[in-house]
Amino acid sequence: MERNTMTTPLLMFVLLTLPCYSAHGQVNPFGIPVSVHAGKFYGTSPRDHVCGGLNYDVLEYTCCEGVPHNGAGLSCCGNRAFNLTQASCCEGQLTLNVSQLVSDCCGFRAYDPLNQLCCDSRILNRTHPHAKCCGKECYDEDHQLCCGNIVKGRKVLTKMSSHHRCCGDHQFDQQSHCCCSEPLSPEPLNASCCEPSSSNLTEIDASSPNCMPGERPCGRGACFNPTTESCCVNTTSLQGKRYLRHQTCCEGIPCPYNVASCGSQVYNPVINICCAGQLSNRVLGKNLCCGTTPYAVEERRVLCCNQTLHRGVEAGHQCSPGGHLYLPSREMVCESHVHLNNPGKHCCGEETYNPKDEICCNGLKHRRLGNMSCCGRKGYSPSTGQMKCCAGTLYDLQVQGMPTEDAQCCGSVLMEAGSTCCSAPGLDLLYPTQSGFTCCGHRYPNSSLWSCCAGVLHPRTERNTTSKNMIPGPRLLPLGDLKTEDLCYTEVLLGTVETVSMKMNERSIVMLNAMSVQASRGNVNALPSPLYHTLPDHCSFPELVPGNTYIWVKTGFISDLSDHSSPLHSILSRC
Ligand SMILES: *[C@@H]1O[C@H](CO)[C@@H](O)[C@H](O)[C@H]1NC(C)=O
Ligand SMILES: *[C@@H]1O[C@H](CO)[C@@H](O)[C@H](O)[C@H]1NC(C)=O
Ligand SMILES: *[C@@H]1O[C@H](CO)[C@@H](O)[C@H](O)[C@H]1NC(C)=O
Ligand SMILES: *[C@@H]1O[C@H](CO)[C@@H](O)[C@H](O)[C@H]1NC(C)=O
Ligand SMILES: *[C@@H]1O[C@H](CO)[C@@H](O)[C@H](O)[C@H]1NC(C)=O
Ligand SMILES: *[C@@H]1O[C@H](CO)[C@@H](O)[C@H](O)[C@H]1NC(C)=O
Ligand SMILES: *[C@@H]1O[C@H](CO)[C@@H](O)[C@H](O)[C@H]1NC(C)=O
Ligand SMILES: *[C@@H]1O[C@H](CO)[C@@H](O)[C@H](O)[C@H]1NC(C)=O
Ligand SMILES: *[C@@H]1O[C@H](CO)[C@@H](O)[C@H](O)[C@H]1NC(C)=O
Ligand SMILES: CC(=O)N[C@H]1CO[C@H](CO)[C@@H](O)[C@@H]1O
Repeated sequence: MERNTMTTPLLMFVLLTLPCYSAHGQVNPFGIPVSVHAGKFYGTSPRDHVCGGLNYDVLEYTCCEGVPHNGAGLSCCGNRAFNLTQASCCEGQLTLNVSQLVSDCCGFRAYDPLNQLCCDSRILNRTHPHAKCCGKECYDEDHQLCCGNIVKGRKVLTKMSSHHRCCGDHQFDQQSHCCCSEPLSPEPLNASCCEPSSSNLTEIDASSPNCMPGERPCGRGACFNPTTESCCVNTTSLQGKRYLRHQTCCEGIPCPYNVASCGSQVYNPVINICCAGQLSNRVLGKNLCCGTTPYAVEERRVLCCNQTLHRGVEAGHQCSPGGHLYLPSREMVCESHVHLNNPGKHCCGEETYNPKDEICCNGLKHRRLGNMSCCGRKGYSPSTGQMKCCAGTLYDLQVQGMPTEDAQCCGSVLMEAGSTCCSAPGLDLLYPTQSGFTCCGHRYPNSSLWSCCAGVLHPRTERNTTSKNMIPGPRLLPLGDLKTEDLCYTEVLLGTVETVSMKMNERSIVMLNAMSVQASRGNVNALPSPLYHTLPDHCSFPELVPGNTYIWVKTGFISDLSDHSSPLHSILSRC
């Protein structure tokens, strides 16, 4: 997704990079591997509702070092707030337009380690996927060596062979020489300094305590066989005793009765009843729990709502889905508020509204004007083309000075000129557009360094001129950005991916509930389910997530409709 029309000023983009790209595998709220540095910036706002000595609303503001900022859940960089999908924080300084999720720090500047290197606090453009730093320079490990030391300075040498290694400022062939110290110099292998140094001591195994093989210690001074015996340990004396068969221990000895456990206590179910971790005396017939209170199903005028037992309840009362006791003939419950019944009214959040002349968007009601739809919590008229809804955030295109047909979304952000949107399932990131760079999932690599297969990066190790450019395959776009002529006037395929597998260079897909749709003609045809579908070039297609529902447009676009409660309705209402 690239936009090149110049309608808004291009702001600063700071070029960035660091040693090596290796920040994989971190668990994070985004579900995909992101930079290890991002972790420190998740939800950093204090939870105590106090910011700089004043109370604040955590649902509206973020507090950074005592300074409140508009917007909830932002990250802090010093006393400034930022969104970690749009900027990075290094040593308290912000770098804009580089997401913290993919960046590393080079001193106080952030950089993208995929395309850049940080050598001795300098950001260099990466010239090779495996490039590393050699002092202030970068070198390519496959073909070069970085010799010398920090004190005397480092230098880059072209490897004479793959067996060459550094020895001081020089290189040597480790098949014929070794590197001797004092002075550092390569010597032939038969030289005395090449002999291996002091031999290695074998560690003496710490032998296990004096239990027989197969036995385990039981408290102090005893052993037991865990497959046939039990061990009870006196909690005061720590003396252990072995008992035959499986036994539950009560205070260091086998329990005298059939025990059950209630929270951390053991109890006799003949005498007690356990409700939500609390013991009560057992009363015949009371065999249900309402929270911590036992009660009987036949008890009169008793109702258990939300684990609270209400007694003396008048006939006709019910529990609302939220756990409130109410009288359906007279009242309605909207979330946690009980309202008097008003014919024709429905709930909107905690309030009631009249769907005839109001619209309820995500719990907020608005006066209905013409054919309105919801965008997040706001209402708007899509048909005027003046507003654009990006994943629940509404933009006024007139205010942005942008023609309707140019408006494209990157997740919840309206894209500006000169930016590129790279998407992985669940994460959309904006990058300043650079020529020779192509999206790979949510990353934006230099295509002469990295190739991309189905959203996975591969270093281009050999200087391979024939495959310099990635063949751009179909792109994942939000449904709202598909062109009407493609979406409505051609036959599109709609279906849920069940499984994906590889077949040579092809990707084969098993789809469920597949349909072919040509909206302009009102044609919707159910296809066999499961449907077997083959994509010609695996690598050029974006990653497809099993369980997600996609629409495939013949002109080469794909859209993930999993967030749409009725994908077919979403398509038809665009046409
Ligand atoms: C950060 O920006 C993204 C869009 O780029 C948005 O979806 C997300 O909600 C924002 N996060 C916060 C905490 O505001
Ligand atoms: C890196 O590449 C960019 C774009 O080609 C260029 O503007 C910049 O000067 C380069 N930086 C360095 C340190 O070479
Ligand atoms: C992209 O990679 C190539 C190949 O190493 C390099 O020559 C070029 O400078 C890089 N471009 C940028 C902007 O870093
Ligand atoms: C090491 O081997 C070379 C050739 O095999 C020989 O000329 C040289 O004398 C040997 N040096 C020592 C110290 O044994
Ligand atoms: C001993 O041997 C182990 C493994 O062979 C090696 O990792 C270790 O460095 C050696 N220790 C010494 C002092 O040579
Ligand atoms: C546990 O040990 C203490 C101290 O030796 C002793 O008084 C107590 O009787 C022991 N309890 C059992 C159940 O044997
Ligand atoms: C239901 O119980 C939970 C836990 O006790 C409580 O937080 C919540 O407010 C209750 N809901 C209602 C509607 O009473
Ligand atoms: C609302 O939508 C209907 C059906 O598409 C259309 O006939 C009608 O003219 C629209 N009304 C307004 C006010 O846009
Ligand atoms: C170079 O790229 C072409 C086309 O992708 C490929 O067939 C070939 O195997 C590559 N050569 C090397 C040495 O990687
Ligand atoms: C090209 C681009 O995306 N530039 C953006 C950099 O960040 C600033 C501030 O967030 C935006 O205003 C620019 O549009």
